[in-house]
Amino acid sequence: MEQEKAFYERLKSKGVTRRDFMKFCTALTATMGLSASYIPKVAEVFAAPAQRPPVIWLHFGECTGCSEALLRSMYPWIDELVLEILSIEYHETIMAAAGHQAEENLHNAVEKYKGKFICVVEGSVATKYNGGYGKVAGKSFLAIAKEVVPQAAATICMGTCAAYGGVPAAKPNPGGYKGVGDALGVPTLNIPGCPPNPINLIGTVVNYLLLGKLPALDDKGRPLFAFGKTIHDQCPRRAHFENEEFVEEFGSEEAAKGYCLYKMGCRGPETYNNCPVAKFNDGTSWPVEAGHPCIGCSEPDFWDTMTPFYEEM
Ligand code: FSX
Ligand code: SF4
Ligand code: F3S
Repeated sequence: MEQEKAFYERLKSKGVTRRDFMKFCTALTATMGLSASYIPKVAEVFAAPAQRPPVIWLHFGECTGCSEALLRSMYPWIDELVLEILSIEYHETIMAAAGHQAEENLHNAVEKYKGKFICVVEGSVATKYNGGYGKVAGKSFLAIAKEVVPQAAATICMGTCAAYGGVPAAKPNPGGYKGVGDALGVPTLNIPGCPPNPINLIGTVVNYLLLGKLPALDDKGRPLFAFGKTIHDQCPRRAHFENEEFVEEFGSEEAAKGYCLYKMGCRGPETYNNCPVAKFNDGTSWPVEAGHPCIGCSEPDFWDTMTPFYEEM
């Protein structure tokens, strides 16, 4: 009770009402595919966490858009919630330490939480030339990944790069970049998207804390609650697709009418993600709603298989 009270006080001091928070929990519960009866339990995971799993968060070949999506854009206070449920022991973007001290922190955290921590990875791993195409502090991503990932209780790949290689692995891929699972030959839980939707990471962690297990995955390691359906099957423009009402030019009358973007190169029919439902930035919008075709950013090798963008499939 005391813990909960202190939690709501902390939110209040950030200008977040209990109502805002419950609205977030309602959206999160729906995203996770749970019935509304779970909403109070989901709220409790944040307000009175029974455990806060230690997390080691690594960055390899990427643009850091994944961290940015999580820490800045959604709810302005989402980072606070993430910090309520996770004990972030190492995260290069948000930690104060630098240089040798940072290296030492990573080493100590792996030692201390061996077999217990969740490893979150952003970015892909260069595998050719002994990992020579990507290093931190003179050590290759490959060496760091080999040192840290096998010690984790579970590894979550945040973003298409960590999950499947993403942009760094685009052809001709001279450095031999691969997703973490591929590079190391280990199973990973994948939350793809370039960037991924932070709500899908939070849903995964809350699922683990609430139900004591990771969510069910598809054959590409993606949580089914988020990646079980195509964009096309959830798209509000679908009726226009069926009626063959297409946009053929940006800025046209058809575009203003919100017609289907298939002929502008939309990859929604072959892309599995929950963007139409989860949306981005506090449920503000998502690519197709903003008038842009889906480029398939959460699919493996999208940079090679979905291009040329803006051309009909
Ligand atoms: Fe990749 Fe993430 Fe795209 Fe960027 O960390 S999925 S390039 S949004 O930043 O890894
Ligand atoms: Fe499908 Fe894209 Fe058209 Fe939506 S805009 S109905 S996802 S093709
Ligand atoms: Fe990516 Fe398509 Fe969603 S481009 S953000 S999967 S609508």
